[in-house]
Amino acid sequence: MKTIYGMVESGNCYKPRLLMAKLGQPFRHVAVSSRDGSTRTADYLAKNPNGMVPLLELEDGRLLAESNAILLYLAEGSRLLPQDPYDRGLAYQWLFFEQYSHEPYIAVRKALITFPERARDATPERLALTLERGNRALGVMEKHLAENSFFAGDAMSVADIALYAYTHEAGKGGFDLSAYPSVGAWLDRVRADPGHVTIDWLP
Ligand SMILES: N[C@@H](CCC(=O)N[C@@H](CS)C(=O)NCC(=O)O)C(=O)O
Repeated sequence: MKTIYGMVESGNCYKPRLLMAKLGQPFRHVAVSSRDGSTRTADYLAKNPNGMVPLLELEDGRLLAESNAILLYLAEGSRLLPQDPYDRGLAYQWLFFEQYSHEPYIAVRKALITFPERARDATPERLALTLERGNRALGVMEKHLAENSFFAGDAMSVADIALYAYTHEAGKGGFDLSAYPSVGAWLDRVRADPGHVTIDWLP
């Protein structure tokens, strides 16, 4: 059976759990966290020298890090990875967008505000920058979703899973999602897609 190492409250770790739930695939979840030091042990660093979660361990012991790489690997051959080359290119486009233009602001702002150990990093400048850049990312999503139901082609894909993970909790980072009605309608569509589970779900 596959194993996912992760933190329950992390959106990056929610992505592969949500995908596995949708695929109906069993897996083992091992809770590790930077907050209790368990991602800095020698055993964990031997598995992922970058010390981050999520981390996927295959049945034969091979390992795969980076949430969006894990999504692409696990979704192979399923309805959640577009077969059409252009639609697949769009999925890649939005996965890279999520990691470079969305997660560093929307996820980080939530962490700065809600994790006590991050409070000292929550300077006014950092909060202003993450607010501005996060709203810019939400604006890009709003523009796309005003004309499209999903991010890569006409159907739900890994791109929607990746962007859902932190967008649905953007309010906790101080973002006003009511300013983005098409994003709100898309969040409802993602929740309505078969096999949906919430961020606190574990196998
Ligand atoms: N690009 C990575 C980012 C992963 C990431 O930031 N993980 C955080 C939890 S959300 C983490 O492991 N933090 C622990 C640390 O930085 O020590 C991915 O998408 O998997």
